[in-house]
Amino acid sequence: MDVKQLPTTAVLSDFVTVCELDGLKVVRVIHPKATAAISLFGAHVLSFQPAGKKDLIWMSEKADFSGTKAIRGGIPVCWPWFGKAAEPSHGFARNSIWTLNEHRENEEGVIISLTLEDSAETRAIWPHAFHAELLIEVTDTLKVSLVSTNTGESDIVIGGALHTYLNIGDVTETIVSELGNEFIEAGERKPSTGNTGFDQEVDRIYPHAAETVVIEDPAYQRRMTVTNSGNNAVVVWNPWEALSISMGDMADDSYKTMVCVESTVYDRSVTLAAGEKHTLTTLIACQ
Ligand code: TA6
Repeated sequence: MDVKQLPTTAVLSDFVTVCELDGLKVVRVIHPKATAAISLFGAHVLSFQPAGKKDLIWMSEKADFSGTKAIRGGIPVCWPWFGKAAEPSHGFARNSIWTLNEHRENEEGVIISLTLEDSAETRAIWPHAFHAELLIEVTDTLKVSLVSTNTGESDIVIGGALHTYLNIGDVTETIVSELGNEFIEAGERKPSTGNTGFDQEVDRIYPHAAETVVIEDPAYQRRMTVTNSGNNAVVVWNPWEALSISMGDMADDSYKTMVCVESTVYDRSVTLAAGEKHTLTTLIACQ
């Protein structure tokens, strides 16, 4: 995505502007270290391009930016649960309008803070008081931190994921490694060699992945790393051909240039007592 082309609606600082993408308001960072774009709908990172490099983040050429459905690509914020633990799938955060809370910058980069709090709409889906903050740190790496706070009086139980779609040259040549000795696929636990290539659909939960997962992308002659904390698993997903064809917001062959590597709390295993916080992070770098 060429974020520099989006029409500007407000200038917030030397490096931060607000711009428009179809119906969406987008916070854009153009800094000597990197460019990035974050939609207020979903607090969704759309693009992160370190200076002199191709975008590290994949965005579907058929993504829907109308604000009526989750965006295909980028970094969807799945919260307060991952997957089909409840309805809607992957929670409501990725379909909610977040507030731009703060932006700070220096010569190393820019930090954007977006927030979401409970409302009549969220309580109709999930009857709890909360404060969520997404911190997006744009330097020559991208760090995304989701801080969940229980602002109610009784315990809440949460899961979630920073569901990153990575931009790669050719999935058939890509290897993801440091994934640990076991994965869960369709509810079944299976032994793992700790790495995976791709020649069919992959949709796996790796509960023993290392803190830093490595993605080798020979077609783009680069290696990316994804370093996570606050998670209890890394999810690796590529939909392959049949599923891509069935999805209206993916081109039929676009599965070839993406892989999701997700910092995940997959089973709603985090309990927060009144006033407690939990932080889920992912840090994406490219050598
Ligand atoms: O993280 C993997 C996954 O849960 C897959 O099962 C998959 O279908 C996907 O996320 C995408 O979900 P979505 O709701 O965005 O279509």
